[in-house]
Amino acid sequence: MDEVAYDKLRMRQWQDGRAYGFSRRDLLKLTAVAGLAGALTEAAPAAAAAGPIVKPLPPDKFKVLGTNAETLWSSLAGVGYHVPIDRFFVRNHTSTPLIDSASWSLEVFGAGLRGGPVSFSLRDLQRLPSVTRSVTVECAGNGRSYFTSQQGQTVSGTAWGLGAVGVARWRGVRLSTVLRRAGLSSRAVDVQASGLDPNYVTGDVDLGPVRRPLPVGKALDDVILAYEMNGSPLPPDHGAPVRLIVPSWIGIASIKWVGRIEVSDVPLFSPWNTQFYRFFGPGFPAEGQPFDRQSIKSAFELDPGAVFTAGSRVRLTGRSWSAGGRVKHVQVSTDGGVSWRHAQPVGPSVDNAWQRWQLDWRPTAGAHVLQARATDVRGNSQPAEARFNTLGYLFDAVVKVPVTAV
Ligand SMILES: Nc1nc2c(c(=O)[nH]1)N[C@H]1C(S)=C(S)[C@@H](COP(=O)(O)O)O[C@H]1N2
Ligand SMILES: [Mo]
Repeated sequence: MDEVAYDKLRMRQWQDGRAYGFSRRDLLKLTAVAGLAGALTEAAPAAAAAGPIVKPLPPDKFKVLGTNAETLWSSLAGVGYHVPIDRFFVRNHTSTPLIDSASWSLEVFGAGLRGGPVSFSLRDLQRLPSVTRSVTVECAGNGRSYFTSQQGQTVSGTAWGLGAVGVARWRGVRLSTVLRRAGLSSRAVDVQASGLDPNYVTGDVDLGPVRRPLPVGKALDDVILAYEMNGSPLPPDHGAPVRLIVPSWIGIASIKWVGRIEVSDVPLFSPWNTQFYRFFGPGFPAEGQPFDRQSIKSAFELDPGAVFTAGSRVRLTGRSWSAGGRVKHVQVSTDGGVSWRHAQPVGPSVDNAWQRWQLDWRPTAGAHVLQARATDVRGNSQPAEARFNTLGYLFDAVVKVPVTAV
């Protein structure tokens, strides 16, 4: 079934109360207690001082935002196709747990299996046939701050620039292999992984472990249970010992520190597909409009406010990516959108990953606005304005980057 049809069907199931896991009633109770504004805020709790991220976060590579850290795009200049672990963004609802991989096990359970629960150790997973893929992980809120700075709109959630995205080489076992080994039944409807990080508490309500259901069709298609990142064992901040990698879907689908996977024979719901990760706001249904897929974006490998030497040639570099398919071409404007030139592709354009590009430019002295606009093979292109939604998801508009030459 196509993803949009699936989302619509599930929305009706949820509205009808045919929900299990997190019902519409739960949400109403929650919003009554916490107040709607509180319940809809994805803001990070005040845990920053406790060190929610394990790896070093040097200021030339990261901008720390509460429990999260975004990659500075300037730190990707001159870096190869994959984002090294030392600069890959981290999005933590709470904090990175340190899990002993020797005693860790994955429990697969639920009414969508033919038999009882099945447990896998890390060694068990590593003995199964592996796949290695270059895949983008991107937060649905990436670019959120531009709703405010570029469109003058108020949104809630972590105020990311464009650095809540990265492509890495993930190695692991297909989720389909594990589900079949666990005795997947033809009754299976949804597959939901839960994280072993601390429960997410917001507005004084404990929402439980971070989790989000996948339709069984997607779970059997291209999802990986990854245990390696860029050739190294998965590091703690990125989900060690094992995480999901869900190509083309929003980052929250790629659950880190997976401990349990429920396979259900009825639709499953969690706060992460009901109160978060829906479009709310004017023109959307009161219940919110669900979505699963990431959008299309471009970024220059520099930070806003970069300074160049007037009259000298500079090589502008950047990357573009789309969940709709491979990037076909990228246009760049150095004059605030008056004229556009085709950027030159650098290296491969990979489905579910990105396209690097470059363009030479000789700036005159003064202020300039740089813009990059990608088009994918299905004809999706970046609009001038992103569609407003109160939680600030899927900002896909062309970003205006101020720079100067002196
Ligand atoms: N268990 C768990 N999984 C999680 C999260 C989390 O907080 N806990 N954050 C999600 C979100 S919102 C994103 S965008 C990605 C980020 O992956 P990264 O931190 O490896 O970049 O992980 C997802 N998986
Ligand atoms: Mo995210």
